[in-house]
Amino acid sequence: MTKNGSDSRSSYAAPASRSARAPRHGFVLVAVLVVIMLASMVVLSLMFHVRAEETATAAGTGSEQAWAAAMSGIYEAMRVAGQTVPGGLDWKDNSEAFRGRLVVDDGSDQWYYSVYAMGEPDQEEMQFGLTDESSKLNLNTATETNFTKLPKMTPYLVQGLLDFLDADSTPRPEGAEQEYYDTLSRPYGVLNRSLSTLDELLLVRGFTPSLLYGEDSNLNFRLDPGENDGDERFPPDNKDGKLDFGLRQYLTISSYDLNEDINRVARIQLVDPKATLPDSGFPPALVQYIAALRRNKTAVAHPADLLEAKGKFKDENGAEVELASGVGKTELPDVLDRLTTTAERRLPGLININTASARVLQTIPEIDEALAESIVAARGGLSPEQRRTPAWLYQEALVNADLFKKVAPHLTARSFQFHLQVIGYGIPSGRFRVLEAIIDLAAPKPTIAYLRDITRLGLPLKIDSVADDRTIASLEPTARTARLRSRSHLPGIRERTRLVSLDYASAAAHNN
Ligand SMILES: [Ca+2]
Ligand SMILES: [Ca+2]
Ligand SMILES: [Ca+2]
Ligand SMILES: [Ca+2]
Repeated sequence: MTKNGSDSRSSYAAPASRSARAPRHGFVLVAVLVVIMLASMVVLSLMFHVRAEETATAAGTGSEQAWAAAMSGIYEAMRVAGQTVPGGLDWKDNSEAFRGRLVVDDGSDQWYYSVYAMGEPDQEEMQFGLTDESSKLNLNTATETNFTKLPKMTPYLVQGLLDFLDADSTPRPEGAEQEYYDTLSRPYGVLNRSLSTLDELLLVRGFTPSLLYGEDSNLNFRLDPGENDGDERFPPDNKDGKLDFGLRQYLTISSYDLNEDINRVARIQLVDPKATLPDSGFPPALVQYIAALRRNKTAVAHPADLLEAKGKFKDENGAEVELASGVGKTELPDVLDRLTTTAERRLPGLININTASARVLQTIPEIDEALAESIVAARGGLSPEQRRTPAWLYQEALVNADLFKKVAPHLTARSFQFHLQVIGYGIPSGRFRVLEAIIDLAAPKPTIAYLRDITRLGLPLKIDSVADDRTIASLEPTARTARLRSRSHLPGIRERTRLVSLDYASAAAHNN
C-alpha cells in the first residue's frame, strides 16, 4: 500500500502523485508515465476490440445519466459498507442493496444500477456486492515467500516483480532491474517503489494481460462464449469450461487496516510505560502481567504473544516472580482488538481471515492448504460477534496457541477498502456505463481511491428490471442487441478498433 491510500484519484490522475513522490530523473518519470498509460490502454484495448460495437450503445445522449446511475451505486456501496457492524458481511453478497436498484425515472427511461463482484471461488456466477481488498495479498507489502505461494508465480516473475518494487538497483538472481527495461523496444524506467494501481503490474517483466486478467477478458466475472473456445476467438483460453480470473483475484495495492479497536479508538500501546494501562475489560491478572512486561522492558512483537503466556519477572522490590497472562479463549478477542505493539496508524497488507480465499490464506507461510481450507469451511458457522477479531481461529481450535502467535501478525478480521464494479443503465433504451472503483472507508469521510470507466468492455450482465414487476424488455449481453440499438452511433468504430488492435500488438510484443 502506498502511504497515501486515501487519496482521491482516478487511474489517469496518478501521474501527479507519482512525480510528487519521486524527485529524481524527471525525464525517466515522464517516460514511465507514458508507458503506464500505454499499458493501461493496452489492457483495455485488447478487450475493446472484442466488443467494440457495444461501445456505441454507451455513447450519445443518456450516457451521462447512466454514469450518474452508476455513481449512485458507488455511493450506495459506501453507505452499506460503512453501516456494516463489526464482524458483519452485509456488503458481500447483497442482492437487495446492489441488484437492479432503481435510481430515477426521467420519463423516457428508468435508470438503475447493479453492483457486482466475483462470486465465491469455484462458483461460476458473479454476485451482487463488493470485494474487500483485505481478502487479497497486498503486493506492495508482500514478501517473496508470500508471492511464491500464489498460482503461476514462478521465481522469474516474483523476483522480477520484487526488483521492480524495491528501491535498489541490484537485480536478484532471476530478477530484472533497469538494465533489462533498457533493452526493450520502448524502454522505460523501473518504478523502484510501490505500485499505485494494480494495472502498473503490466509494466513488470513477464506480467501479461493474460496473467493479470486471466480468461475473463471483459472483466465481468462470467464465462462468456469467447472465453471458452480456445484460440477461436479472443481471448486465448484453455477451453476447460472454467473461467480463470487471473492474478487480479488475489492481488491488491489498496489494503490497510487502522490501528484502532472496533469502537474506532486508538489501540493501547502494550509495552509503552507512558501508555495508560487498560482499566476496564481486562482481568486483573492481565493488567498485572502487562505492568510486569513494562517494568522489565520485555519486548513483545504482537499482542497475540500474550496468549497462554507465562514469564519470570522482577517485581517492584527486585524479587523474581512468575506470572501468567491469563489470556485464553475468552480474553483473546479483547486483547487483539484493544492492544498494539506498533505506533503506526495504518497497518497495510493484513489479510482478512473472514473473507480471504483459501488461495490467499495460503500465502501466509505457516498456513498450508489443509489449514486454509478448514479455515474457509469453519467460518461458515460463525456469528458476526465471533468474526470481530481473528481470535476465532484459536477459539475454534483450528490452530494451537503457538501457531496462532505465528499467523496473527498477518491477519485482520475487517476491511476498510472495497473493490466494486457497477453498471448504470436505462430501461428501455439500454444505454449503460460501467465503472470500476475502489472505495476507502478508513477516514471519517469515505473516498473513492480509484475509478475507471470500463464501459468499452461491453455489457457485463443481463440487465432487466428486478426492482418492479412491470414487463420491460430485458437486454442480453450480446453483440447483436447492442448493434441493433446503436447503428446510428457506429461510424468510426471500425477504424478505431483497428488502431487499438495495432497498439496491443506492438505493446504486447515488448512484454513477453
Ligand atoms: Ca529495484
Ligand atoms: Ca467474462
Ligand atoms: Ca477464446
Ligand atoms: Ca478456462
